[in-house]
Amino acid sequence: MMKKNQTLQIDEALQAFDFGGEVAGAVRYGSGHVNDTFAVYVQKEDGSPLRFILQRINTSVFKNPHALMENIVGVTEYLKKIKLEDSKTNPQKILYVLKTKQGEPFYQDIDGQAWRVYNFIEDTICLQSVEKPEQFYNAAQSFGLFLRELEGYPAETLHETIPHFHDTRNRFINFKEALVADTLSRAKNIQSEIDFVLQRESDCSYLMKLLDAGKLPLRVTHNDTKLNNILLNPQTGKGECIIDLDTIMPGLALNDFGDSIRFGANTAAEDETNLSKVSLSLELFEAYTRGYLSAAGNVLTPMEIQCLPWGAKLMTLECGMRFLTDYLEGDTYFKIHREHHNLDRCRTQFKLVTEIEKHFTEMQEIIAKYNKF
Ligand code: ADP
Ligand code: GN1
Ligand code: MG
Repeated sequence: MMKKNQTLQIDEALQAFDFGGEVAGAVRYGSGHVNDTFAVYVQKEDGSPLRFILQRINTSVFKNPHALMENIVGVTEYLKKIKLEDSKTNPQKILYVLKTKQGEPFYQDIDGQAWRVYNFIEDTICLQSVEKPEQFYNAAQSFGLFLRELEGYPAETLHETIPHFHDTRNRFINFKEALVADTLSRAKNIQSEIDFVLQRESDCSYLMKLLDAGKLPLRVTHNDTKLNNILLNPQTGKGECIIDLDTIMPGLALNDFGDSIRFGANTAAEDETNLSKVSLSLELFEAYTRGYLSAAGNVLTPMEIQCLPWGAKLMTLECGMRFLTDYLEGDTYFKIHREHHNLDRCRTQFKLVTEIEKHFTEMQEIIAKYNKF
């Protein structure tokens, strides 16, 4: 019954768009934790195949899909203009939002669910872990370029799609509230994880205090720079297209750097249960630093460059706290695929925080080595 409902919902959503051919079907796609993603298969009139990405926006996470899509249309159109000025750009790799038949950036069905469509960026790969350091270097260059390209974007026009998204201090407060409420009585079994967070309360404010004091600038940032939010060329490994633009907002460049390290420089998966496999690869940290600074270095201030290791530490700590908060609250935010999945994810993050703390001086030395700015 459930399945039929969903199929009907997808069919209804598909009918709202003109794909330029006949829709052959839609299948679940990708492994994001937040939205529901489907690949749409279309047959054009000349018989050739074409794919699109259909997404049901998670409206309990993104409460205002109008504002969200205004950000995304604004940014994709801006980037398109910049990229087309470069004769080396392959237009097939430029992301765009397919408007509905009514000319809207998304379709809202009668249940209030919001559906959007992107062109499918073909002939690319999406990695869940780094296979070769060069790929990570290339991802870093793309995210660095992204920061540079959006330097001139009018930040004041962007909506805050998730308020206080990377306000780690506020994430700590949310964690404490979830702990006090302890709605599922889970707190009693996770004392060491709770202590881990409580011992780091002051760390949570480190970057926010520098921001408050005007020592770090707000920039237009991506805010979700996981390796699986960039599509790479399968032959050259070069970054082709940055996706998952839901959290583009004014933010700290350090957080974009840090979130990439959190996910990509971990020697294990984000939900690995054998914690002995989880560590920080300094080789991958170095590859990312080299790529990021080569592309964005002269945009960044000396203070930003100096604080890059803090970005890595706090994005990892914050993400672990978010998984733990969701675990305490009954797994309502991140999709889970097994019991205690969010707790497993939290533990990998905290192990990685410990690793980052252990290697902090080496991380600073690597940054100094590539800081030519
Ligand atoms: P979520 O917010 O749930 O992470 P994403 O926008 O990252 O959703 O999409 C989930 C996955 O779908 C991506 O990791 C990628 O594999 C694939 N994907 C998304 N957009 C595109 C696109 N335009 N072209 C090709 N693949 C895409
Ligand atoms: C979510 O949507 P996805 O899977 O790319 C989350 C990120 C977390 C990440 C952890 C909007 O990213 O903030 O860092 O999971 N996105 C949102 O893997 O909350
Ligand atoms: Mg994603």
